[in-house]
Amino acid sequence: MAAPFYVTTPIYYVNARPHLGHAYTTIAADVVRRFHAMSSDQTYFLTGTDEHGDKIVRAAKKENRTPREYVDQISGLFRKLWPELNISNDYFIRTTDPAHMAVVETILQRIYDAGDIYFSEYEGLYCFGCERFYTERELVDGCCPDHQTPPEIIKESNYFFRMSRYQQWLIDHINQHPDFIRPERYRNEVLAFLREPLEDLCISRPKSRIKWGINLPFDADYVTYVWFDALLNYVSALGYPDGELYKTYWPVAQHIVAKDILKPHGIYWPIMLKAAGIPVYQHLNVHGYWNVDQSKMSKSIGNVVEPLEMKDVYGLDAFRFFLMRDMAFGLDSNFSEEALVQRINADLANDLGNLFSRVISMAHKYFGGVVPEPDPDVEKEMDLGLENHSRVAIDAYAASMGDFAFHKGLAAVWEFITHMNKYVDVTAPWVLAKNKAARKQLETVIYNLLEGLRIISGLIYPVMPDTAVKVQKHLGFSGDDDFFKLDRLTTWTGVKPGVKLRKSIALFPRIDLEKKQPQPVERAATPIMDIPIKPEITIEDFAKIDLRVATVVSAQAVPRAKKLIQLEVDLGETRTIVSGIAGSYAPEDLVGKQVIVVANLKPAKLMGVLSKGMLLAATDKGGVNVATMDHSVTPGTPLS
Ligand code: ME8
Repeated sequence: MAAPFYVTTPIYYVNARPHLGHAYTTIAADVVRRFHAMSSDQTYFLTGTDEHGDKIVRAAKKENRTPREYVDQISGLFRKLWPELNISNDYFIRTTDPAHMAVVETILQRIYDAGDIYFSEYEGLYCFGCERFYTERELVDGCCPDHQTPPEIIKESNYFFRMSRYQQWLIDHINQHPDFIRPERYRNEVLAFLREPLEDLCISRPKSRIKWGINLPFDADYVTYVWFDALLNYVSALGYPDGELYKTYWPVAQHIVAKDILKPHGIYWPIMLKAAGIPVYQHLNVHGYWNVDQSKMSKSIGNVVEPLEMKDVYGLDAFRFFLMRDMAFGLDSNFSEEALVQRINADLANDLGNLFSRVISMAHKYFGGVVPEPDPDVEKEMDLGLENHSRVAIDAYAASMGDFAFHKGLAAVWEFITHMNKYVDVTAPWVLAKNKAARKQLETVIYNLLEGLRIISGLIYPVMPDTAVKVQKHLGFSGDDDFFKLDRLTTWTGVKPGVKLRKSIALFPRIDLEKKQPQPVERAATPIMDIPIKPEITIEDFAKIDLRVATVVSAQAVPRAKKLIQLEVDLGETRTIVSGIAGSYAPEDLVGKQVIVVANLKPAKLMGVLSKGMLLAATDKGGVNVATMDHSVTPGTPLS
């Protein structure tokens, strides 16, 4: 019987459009699901969107929409993006689904009845970006470490979940199941948290403050949302408590998250499950951050990378490969277009692409494009350990992919590709071809190389499904999923003699960054035509924005931030403004320029520098273009 395998991604907040970080986690889930399907497991893959909470209400308000209209639109962007990234989730859950909301109410009631939820007054420091209270100790320079903004003090009566009751149980569970949270560094981090007394979790908001949440079944004046709502998606999506999917898949649940939400998933969630009498998940797999210019991408910092752009420029499979190969699962990684191009040229164009075109071209040149018959007698002498290398690669690959170490799994495949390229050099088919007496050797060598290509195509399938199918079709197969089953790859006689091969193609053309204008990473998030005109506003709304003409007095690059420039501007008074325009301007180009500044924007810290205002600029494919005045204007003059 096929073993069940259930993988989930976080459900993403809909307060902004999807970015590279979301794409990474969801591609990782897709890769691991495809890998398990290759191993003949019965798989289920869940993703979705997290749609309640104040920050969603605020984002909707900013766009002059109702929360419902707003969440429908942004959730739609996520749903549309996944198939474009070749992500094949089985279900997409939304926390506004009535079935999900009903499950949340049922579980809340059960925990309340068991006495694990109580009512109390609380005052604390709340970060709206994270939707959680912070302790003084957790703040960095008085600010939220993730959003770099000061938290607000909030005092209200609320419902609390008695997490402290389950602290020792959780410590014991983690100690008894060493791979419950992996990689190990995150398990240790959770155990370190648990060395301090666990505070109870505030799980409600009064309706007087916010209505956009799920009703507390035991108090009509309150809603619950954020973690108590969001985490339960993992069971509600399976039809908890009676659904067949729930019975099959929940016992083998594996979550993938980044380290930002380690605490909710490593602490709140297992305790919630325990309190509700639901078995805990099997594994929590935690990855690091993709950084752009060394700072974590986030919607509020504004350096998000639009995944589709990279995919459109360099190809989807190359993009997926880069993400899986360059990030050691668990550690942070830096995203840059240069690194992506380097990876494509070295691993895909040189190693894999060259091998593929050499082998297919030789099969055409020497055998008219028909798979030759290997000779069992010369096989031993001509094998040179290739079959053995393929076995070693498959074993190392399977062990790593099952453990989410995608970078190691791919490295094992590339080791085999190196052996294949060496095999070509050592056997020198072009020399064998000149010698009639070596015909059998040539047939066997080319057969072995084609067989090696078949195995490689299977191993790259979870990460590069389109390329895998392309290679498979070149080898005379149909491209169906069965071809990629792991047990087929371990049999060294898959390619069929006599089968006609397709002509060679360049799988991954080399990219010359010199000739090709390097594309700045921070460009318009979508093609211009896709950006809808924002909802209508009144003249009073517009009058709230204080736009001023300012003269740039001095400018300098912000250390360790490739895209940021710190400007001192004169707008009647001198102000510091940090702007993400370094990709298109050198600091010295800006001095003396008259720019337009949003003068009453709430100050924000960018890479440690407090920016008091924002420069207006337009960003398109050509880069960033700062808005300026037609004629010289007295600094500080308002625009209307
Ligand atoms: O936290 N690098 O949603 P979210 C890598 N709704 N991954 C990143 C990333 C980065 N720079 N930025 C984001 C929420 N991610 C909650 C989750 S789950 C019950 C509720 C990915 O939209 C990564 O998977 O802020 C991270 O954990 C997630 O997006 C956070 O998404």
